[in-house]
Amino acid sequence: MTDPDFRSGFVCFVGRPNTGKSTLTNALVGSKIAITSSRPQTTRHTIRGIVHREHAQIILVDTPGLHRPRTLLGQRLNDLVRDTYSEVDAVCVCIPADEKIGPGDRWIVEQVRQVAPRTKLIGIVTKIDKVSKERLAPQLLAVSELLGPDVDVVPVSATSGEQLEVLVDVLASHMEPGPAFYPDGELTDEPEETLMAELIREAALEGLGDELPHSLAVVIEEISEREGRTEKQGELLDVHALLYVERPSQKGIVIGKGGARLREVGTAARSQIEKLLGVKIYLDLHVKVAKDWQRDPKQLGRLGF
Ligand SMILES: Nc1nc2c(ncn2[C@@H]2O[C@H](COP(=O)(O)OP(=O)(O)OP(=O)(O)O)[C@@H](O)[C@H]2O)c(=O)[nH]1
Ligand SMILES: [Mg+2]
Repeated sequence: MTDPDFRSGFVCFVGRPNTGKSTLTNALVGSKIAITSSRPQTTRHTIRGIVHREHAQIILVDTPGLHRPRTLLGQRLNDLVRDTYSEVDAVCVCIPADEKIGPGDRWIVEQVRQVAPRTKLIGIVTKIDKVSKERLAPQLLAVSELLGPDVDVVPVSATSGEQLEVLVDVLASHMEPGPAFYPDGELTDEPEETLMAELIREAALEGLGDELPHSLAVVIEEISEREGRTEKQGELLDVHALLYVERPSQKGIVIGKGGARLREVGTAARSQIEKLLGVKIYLDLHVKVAKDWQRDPKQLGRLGF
């Protein structure tokens, strides 16, 4: 029987880099479908996460953090985010509880209003576990002033889980009545290959300096099923991936002394991928230089941007 009160729709998360959009997406979906890191500009494509509740299905569109672009990659990411504003029922502007509202936030709000003047806005104050109640109150007020008196502002913490269900209810209240878009249990429409490449990139980002994270891109070259496995051994996938950096000097950093760093990345990524896909994998990683790919239209195309 169809539920006449069932609501469904699309919501996108926007905000400056590093404001917790992907962590919040994962927390609401209940599974790690988007990679996260303490480095700004971790997310590089829009990722759909599906939130299933008894009376609603909400499709979250996590987007790359918005900032003034310095490279062609930056420009492409900004365009991508702008395209999603008008395709969703509501845009959630994410602002961390522990950082002052700045010109970057105002610029994002202006962009949203310009591109999608009729799309509903919602304010989300993220990372509330990092501040006291006394510090949170003025931040909620400031976000409310930024977005206007008619806009809902919801404080949440993705890491402690505080207020997550309140946020789901607020999002659902902004959806139109309608049937689910995705079958029960489906958590994302990311292809497995993309999920694998992203988990490898996440593992490789860990512990890198300030500049290298932006220079890193991961491409899955080949996935094949190992032959001759017995039923007891179970399925094994051979996954071959290339890690691209922009300069020869970066190659050594990613590989590490005697290959130690790359081996660590492989081990960490393999365990994440096996957890996500529920199948054993053999992961083969190689590092290559694609000179200044962030600024080169041809290379960007090849890397999927
Ligand atoms: N304490 C705390 N930290 C958080 C919370 N949410 C995210 N973080 C941390 O903030 C950092 C950035 O999180 P991400 O989810 O990658 O941020 P993002 O907005 O997706 O970043 P970009 O993809 O670069 O735009 C990570 O180190 C997270 O662990 C939270 O609720 N509480
Ligand atoms: Mg992100």
